[in-house]
Amino acid sequence: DPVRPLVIATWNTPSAVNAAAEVLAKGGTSLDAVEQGCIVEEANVKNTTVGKGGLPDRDGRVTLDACIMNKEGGYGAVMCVQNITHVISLARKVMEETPHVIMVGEGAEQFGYSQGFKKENLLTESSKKAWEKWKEKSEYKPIINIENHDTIGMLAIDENGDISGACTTSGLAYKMAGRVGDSPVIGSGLFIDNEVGGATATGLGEEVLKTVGSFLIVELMRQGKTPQEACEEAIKRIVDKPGSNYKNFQVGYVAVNKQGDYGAYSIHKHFSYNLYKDKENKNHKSDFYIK
Ligand code: SD4
Repeated sequence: DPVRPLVIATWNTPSAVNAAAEVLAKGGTSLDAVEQGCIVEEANVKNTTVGKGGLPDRDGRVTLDACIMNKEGGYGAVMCVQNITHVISLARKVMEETPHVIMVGEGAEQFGYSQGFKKENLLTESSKKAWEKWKEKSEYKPIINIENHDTIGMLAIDENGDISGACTTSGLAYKMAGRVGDSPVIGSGLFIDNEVGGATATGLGEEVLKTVGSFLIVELMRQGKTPQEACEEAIKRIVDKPGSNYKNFQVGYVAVNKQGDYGAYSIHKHFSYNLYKDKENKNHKSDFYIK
């Protein structure tokens, strides 16, 4: 029998997965579950890679990226949005309330206010301090970092067996102004095909984008690979590129299929994921490439 309901999310995100599981336990949809789950991390100021409290770009601006996909293959995304904490809900509004799928920057922000979203300062004192310290030695260069990732990508299967997904981030710490990563881009940070399964990513977005990682994983599952095999293949595509610099950056994927089989794989160790199934929510270490 297929395993349902089920939630899987990147990193050590027990509270977010709990929030999603609660929605599903009440018979809610996978779409509501992933939105409610991501909201928890967006509000969590201790998570410096998502929402409020996210580390800023190199000019001190917190800019958020998010996207969501539903069981019909619908997609909504916002990119480089300032002053709004719950960009996952804003992405859902783009999907449901506009004829478009992607909105960026000022336009996305204004659309948010028209939908009742609050204007907030997302730069906390501690993120501001971290940025000021970074500036002392940075030479104003974005630095590629293996460890500093906590983006939440979440996939859920509801009681009906329908799959949705969401991904939300403040992107790479101290990125160049205007930089957008994989997280809000369909097929890269997230992909859902309700006939097959879903996948989501974390890590150095540029590398995920160049290999269209999440779409690749879902398509490999469509062709018969397990979620685990598909995640491993997507990481190998990055590692095997001529001249790949993979020793110096992290990428991690999680995936589920329609049966509720799941998988996870990363380049470096220390990637983990939270999994809710059979009424239990636990953090698991992911397998990884560089042993
Ligand atoms: C990005 N993939 O913007 C994101 C960063 C990330 O945890 O995953 N951080 O490239």
